[in-house]
Amino acid sequence: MAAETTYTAPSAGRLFFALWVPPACAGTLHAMAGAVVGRSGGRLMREDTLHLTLAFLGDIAERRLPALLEHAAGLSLPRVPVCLDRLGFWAQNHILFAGSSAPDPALGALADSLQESLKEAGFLAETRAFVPHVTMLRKLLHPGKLPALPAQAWEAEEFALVRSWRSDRGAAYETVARWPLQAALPPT
Ligand code: 2AM
Repeated sequence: MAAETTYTAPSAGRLFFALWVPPACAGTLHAMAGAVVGRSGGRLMREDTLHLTLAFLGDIAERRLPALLEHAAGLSLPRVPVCLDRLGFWAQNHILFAGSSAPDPALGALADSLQESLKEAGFLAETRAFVPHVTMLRKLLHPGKLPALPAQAWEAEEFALVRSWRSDRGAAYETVARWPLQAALPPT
């Protein structure tokens, strides 16, 4: 009997849309996470990988990448304020994250409209409730008392399509493409 072969379409990788955390904020978060690791353990995210995910696509076939890039390039999405002012811990996935005590509704609206457009275009099976957060530390079992995070605020001026994969140094991320977010028009 002939051996059965299974054809797997070449994959463009595990993709997601995100806002990169600006370097000054990434430095602060990384230093705080490092202090938590020193006390409580866990696996530190590298400083240059810190990001806020807007929409997670998962594995996308290589042949669909050009259409995805064209779709993203055609979107007109506004700049948004981001403010991270608290550390949080999710016991179910052992993640320490930076989040917002009062996220600006514009940030949620950006993620929702991106997800909705990706769903309509067939790149996302379903939209998911958006919980703005930046993962700082993984595999943390007992966080202890978390330090206070001095507010980190900035305006996001671009969004990026990012590819992730597992490397021997933990998760690695590569920007596939980035696009500007639109500045508000001046009042007339
Ligand atoms: P996390 O940091 O909370 O794990 C790359 O893995 C990025 O996509 C991370 O920001 C990760 O969030 C997010 N991500 C991974 N799987 C996801 C899923 N099923 N739904 C939403 N976001 C996901």
